[in-house]
Order: sequence, then structure tokens, then C-alpha cells
Amino acid sequence: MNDYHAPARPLDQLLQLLADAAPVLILPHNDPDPDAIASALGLRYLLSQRLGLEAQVAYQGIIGRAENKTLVRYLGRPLRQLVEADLRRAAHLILVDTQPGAGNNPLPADRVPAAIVDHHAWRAESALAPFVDVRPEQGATSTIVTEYLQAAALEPPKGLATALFYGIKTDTMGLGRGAGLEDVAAYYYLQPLVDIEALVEIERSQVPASYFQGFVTAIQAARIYGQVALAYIGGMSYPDQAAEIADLLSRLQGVQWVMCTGVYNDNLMLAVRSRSRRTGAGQLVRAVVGNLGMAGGHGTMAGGQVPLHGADPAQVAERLGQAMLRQLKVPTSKAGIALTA
Ligand SMILES: [Mn+2]
Repeated sequence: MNDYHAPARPLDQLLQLLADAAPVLILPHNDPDPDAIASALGLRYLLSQRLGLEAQVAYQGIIGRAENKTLVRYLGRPLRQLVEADLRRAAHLILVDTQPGAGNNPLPADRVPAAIVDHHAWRAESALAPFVDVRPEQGATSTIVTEYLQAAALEPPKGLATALFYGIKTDTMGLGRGAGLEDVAAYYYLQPLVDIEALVEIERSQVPASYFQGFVTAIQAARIYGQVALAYIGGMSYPDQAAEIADLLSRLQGVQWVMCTGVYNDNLMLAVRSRSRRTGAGQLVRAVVGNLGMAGGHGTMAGGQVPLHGADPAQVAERLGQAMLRQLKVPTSKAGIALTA
């Protein structure tokens, strides 16, 4: 499943494919994170510098995390929300940090993207695209795009370098998670080009009061079943909230696996974390979600979403929690222990 699908001379192939000057639309995954945003912008910069082609970058969903909002504000809001007409207008679609059928991008079912650049597990649907660069062994798509820029002898301007650096930094937790040698090389290549003041501003972004309320709710809702922590946090003001809380709970002593669920736009969003080499987060979330929705991710972190279609989200969360415990062979009869009194 983790096949490496990197072309031999990716830069040349990509530029050749898009040299017909037809309109290009770059699509990061929905609710784009820094890695998706930076890789989309890096590709756009490459195309403008090497082909004189002004590609559009548009996303579905929202940029919710305070840090990500600060990042796009700092970059001058270079990407916008996708509208239906964008897809029709574009002759070439490029998917970054996602693949066809992953369930987290706006690619229409009847369109084949011209190019796919991603670091998630290989999906069979990707084989149809004329250009595919999928490298699951790498920690960030920003690393792949940085390599393209280097191959094209293009030094990224300060803003783009900062975004790419932050993309690698967040996706690999500062090179600590799932980073390969290429990520390390790209990270240190970018480091002297980074706008340090801006990066500090981004990382220290202030958050609304609801952010703290979300943590209070989550910590009160958390239940510990041996090495497993489950938390259903109800309504969320942005879809990343479940992931932030899952990250926090995965630091609890003795915990190996975390699943945090919450509601956003009539979907139950899932964030799963694993500290175990035996059962990774990606395989876990796929097993838990099954055919109820979409799921995907890496060994240590993964996510998914289940459309609610009006169902009671607390009940759906409960069922998924039971499925998670069954997967991890925790007796489901066991009562969970609250984190706080
Ligand atoms: Mn990524």
C-alpha cells in the first residue's frame, strides 16, 4: 500500500505536461493545513516562474486554526474559497497533499487530475493521472515541492519559504514524526530563508475564548479505557478542533491511542492518534469508520468524517468509540474512567 510513485525526472515531466498554457487550478485538501497551503503556493510559484502561467489556488472548507489564519493573512491571502465555476473553467487540475478518492478534496468524480503531488498512502485511483508523485515515506508534501524548486534553481521568496518551512515543521512535528532524510534536507535548506518574526507570530497566534471552552468540554468528556482515550466534544467551531484535542490527550501518561470526535457541518469529524508501532492511526481509523464515511492518515495521526444525515451525533460517536475499543481488543463492557473529577 505504501508504494513509492515518484517519477524519475518529476520537474521536467510536470512542466512538460502543463506547457500548453491552458488554465490550471491547484486544489489542496479540504480545510487546508499549512503543508497543503504551502505546497499549493510553491507549485503556483514554480509554474509562474518556469512557464509564465498564473495558476489559481482554491480550497473547499475553511481555514480554521488560528495559526493557519495568521499564515494566510501574512501571505496576503493568496488562496480563495472554491466556487463551482472554478472547476469547469480549469483545463488542468492539480491535487496537492491529497489524492482522488481520498474523500477530502473537491475533485469531481468524472475528472482526472493532470497532476497529483502527495505524501499520503498510495491510492489506486491516482494511477489514472498523467503525472503522479506520491511519496508516503516523506513527512510533508512541502518537502517534495521544495525539491522541485531546487531542481528548477528557484530560491523561494521569504513568504513562500516561511510557508514551506512551517508546512514541513507542522506535518512532521519539528522533524520528530514521520520525517525522512528528504524532509530534513528541505527543512535546513529553507531555514535561512525563513521570515523568523512572521513564523513566531504565526506560531503564537491568539485564539478566541471558544478555543479554551472546547478544551474544557473535551477534558471533561474524555474517558480512559486502559491505553485508549476517547473524547466526544460535541459541536466544534472549526473542523481541526478534534485534532488539536487528540494531540493534547495523546500526551496523557499510559495512553497509546486516542480518538476525539466532534460535530462540524452535519459531519462527525474524527481525529485518531497512535503512539504504538503495532497498530497505527491510519489503519485504526479506516477500520473504525468502515463504509460509514471517509478516513485516512499516517501511522501516528489520522482522521476521518462520517456524514450524520440528521442522526444523533453523540450516538454515532458512541458507536465509533465502541468500534475503536473492539479494534484494540479492549473489553467494551469496561467502563471508561473520567480524566477529571
Ligand atoms: Mn501533508
